[in-house]
Amino acid sequence: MKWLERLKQGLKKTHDRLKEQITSVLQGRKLDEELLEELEEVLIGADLGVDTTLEILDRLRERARNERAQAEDAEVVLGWLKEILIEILEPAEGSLALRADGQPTVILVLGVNGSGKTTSIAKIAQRLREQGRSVVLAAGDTFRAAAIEQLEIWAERVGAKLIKHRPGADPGAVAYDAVDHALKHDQDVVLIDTAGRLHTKYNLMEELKKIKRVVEKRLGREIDERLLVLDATVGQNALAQAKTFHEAVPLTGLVITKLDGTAKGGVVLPIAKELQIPIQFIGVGETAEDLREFKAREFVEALLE
Ligand SMILES: Nc1nc2c(ncn2[C@@H]2O[C@H](COP(=O)(O)OP(=O)(O)O)[C@@H](O)[C@H]2O)c(=O)[nH]1
Ligand SMILES: [Mg+2]
Repeated sequence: MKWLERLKQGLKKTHDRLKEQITSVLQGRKLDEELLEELEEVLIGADLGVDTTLEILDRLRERARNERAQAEDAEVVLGWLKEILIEILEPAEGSLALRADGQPTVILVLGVNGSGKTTSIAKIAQRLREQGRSVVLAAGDTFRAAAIEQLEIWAERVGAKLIKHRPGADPGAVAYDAVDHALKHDQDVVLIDTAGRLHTKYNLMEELKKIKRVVEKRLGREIDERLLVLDATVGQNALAQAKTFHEAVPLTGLVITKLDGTAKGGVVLPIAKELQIPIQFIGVGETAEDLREFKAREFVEALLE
């Protein structure tokens, strides 16, 4: 199946709810304050958040003022809405920048338990391997023995080097060894897995900061990418999660997973608008083909087709 088909199928739950409700609000009516109020309810109910929804309504109001004659045509108004969503999402388009100076690109992957860190790492590693790049995986989630085993299976499957220590070991040391290995053996990319849960949130954030410090000391520069994996099924909570992680480790990108498992896919809009952190990948399923770079236009087309 082609990516656009996968994306459409993945976003189906969000699409069905959003498209149906928007269509029923717009049908046979002109764009006035009463309609905007109903639309507000729909958008907030679809996890777009209050701020983003109000911004969308403002922009619609402006379009209606400028192009009054058109404001009675539901198709035209839907077209405006699509364009506005694309305008909000486009600045958030990001992509993984691999280094071109012969140094390994180091990617630290963060996120709460179950958000999809390890499988996203596996998917990214698989794509990189298909492009002929060498990959080192660091089993930095030492909190659970099963997490190390899970990454080990993926490393074998995609043909990546795994660097691991014992369960309970210091994750900073694992990450250090992985980067050290990559530097000594001319490896292209290092992906560092981390724990998403420790005894307390404070411990977790301190541990993540320490991993960053230790790795950067060995590298002699900043870690290239600090990616946060967000599970779309948590809806608005994703924003609070992102803020907490961003304070501990300044993020360079987001991965939004499990868009296929939820009708809350609208949350991508407030994530793009409020966080101002590039969305590098979105995930719409469990296979490697289900994780791709985020593109605003195709996302909106799939969402409101
Ligand atoms: N449906 C769906 N499941 C996903 C997606 N991404 C990850 N998962 C599943 O979410 C579960 C937790 O993923 P995992 O990578 O172990 O999370 P971690 O705890 O953050 O490392 C696994 O069963 C994954 O297969 C996605 O985009 N769609
Ligand atoms: Mg994991």
